[in-house]
Amino acid sequence: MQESMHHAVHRFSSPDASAIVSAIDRDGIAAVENFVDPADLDVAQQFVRQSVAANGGNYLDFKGSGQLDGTFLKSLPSDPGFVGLCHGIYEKSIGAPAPDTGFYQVLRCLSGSLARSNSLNFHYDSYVLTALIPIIMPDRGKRGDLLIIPNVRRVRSSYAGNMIDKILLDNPLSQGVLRGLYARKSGLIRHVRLVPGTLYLFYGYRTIHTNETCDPEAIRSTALFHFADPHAESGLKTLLRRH
Ligand SMILES: O=C(O)CCC(=O)C(=O)O
Ligand SMILES: [Fe+2]
Repeated sequence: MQESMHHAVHRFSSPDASAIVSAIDRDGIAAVENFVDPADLDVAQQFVRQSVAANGGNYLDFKGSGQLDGTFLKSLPSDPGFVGLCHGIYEKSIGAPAPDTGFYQVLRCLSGSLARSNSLNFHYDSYVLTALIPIIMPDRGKRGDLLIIPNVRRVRSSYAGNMIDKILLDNPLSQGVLRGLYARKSGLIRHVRLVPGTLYLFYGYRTIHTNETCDPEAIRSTALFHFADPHAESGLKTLLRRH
């Protein structure tokens, strides 16, 4: 059952925004295989392994690209091909010009005793498009799949509407129901088996998603590039952020 779901992810070798949008609309996620040069992936993997080791084998994340010198993750957010692809996907799916903003970048390194608390937290992202590149996947224990319930909601017209969606999801009852569905291997939750170096694209804002946990002795590392906050201009959001 789960194997057939993996095959539902359409894999592209050369990215084309229209084809990717069709695949995301149909399957909830699209994949661009061999997106990262193997030598670049290798350097990023070493960076993650060293960072986790220096952190006592425990979870850490890097926000922004400030600490990622020497890895492809430093330059990717300004790479014209990558930026062009993300803008193209945004424009074809939303039907409006992509905002002139950068990415909200996070490199997550799941390992150690904190792996569990940083897993199975089902959520919507604050940004329309999520680009995800697995750097390292666990070599033992759980596979560390990405779990998705695709395109559950629309882009809300107001930040208040967005907040209500988030409150309805981010509470112990809803999380318990979703974790129960996951434990029972419900077909409602799709498993995406992640391959390091492949680029995955989905609508993080509209998709309920999370990651499987990983063995404390293993490492599960993903690079995330979040693009386009639909409520960036919201007065309510600005007010709540300030206080
Ligand atoms: O690490 C993953 O696979 C997903 C992480 C995620 O959804 C997020 O950081 O917003
Ligand atoms: Fe997310």
